[in-house]
Amino acid sequence: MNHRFNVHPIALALALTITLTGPVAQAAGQHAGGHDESAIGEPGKAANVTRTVQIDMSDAMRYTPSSIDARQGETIRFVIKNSGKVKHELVLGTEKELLEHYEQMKKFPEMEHDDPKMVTVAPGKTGQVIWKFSKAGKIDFACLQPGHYDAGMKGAVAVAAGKAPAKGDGHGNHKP
Ligand SMILES: [Cu+2]
Repeated sequence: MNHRFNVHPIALALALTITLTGPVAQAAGQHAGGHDESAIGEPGKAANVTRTVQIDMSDAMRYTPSSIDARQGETIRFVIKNSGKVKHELVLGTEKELLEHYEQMKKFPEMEHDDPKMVTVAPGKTGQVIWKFSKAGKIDFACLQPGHYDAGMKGAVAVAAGKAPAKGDGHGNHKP
């Protein structure tokens, strides 16, 4: 009876290895917490950019503009200028993701990422994010530098449902 539940240590180690391989491999390239990028769209390709939107970031902890309208399917190039004297960033995400990430940033303020949905911009510099808004809805963005989000450094992209006119298609405004 007793030894029915005995597992050989090597067999156990092997089983654990197999169990862990899948999730660990999937987590590569994501932040802790496993952000689902598909909820906010997907990284855009420069060749598919249909519109450029300029955004200014200031030490007043504001984005100008802070609300942007987009159409589902659009690929937008955000040209983001830091006109302040401290580092700022723009991170796209759901509010939940941004808050989670912000908590991490408070613990590790020097944490920097190479992530298509965000850009960190040094004072006086300009950065860019190219994003395809493949999902309709409200997509938030925020500066996750410690203190900045709390101070109101946030904004949103309102993505209207429906097809954006394809690039180079002059008939985009024709509606049935
Ligand atoms: Cu900031």
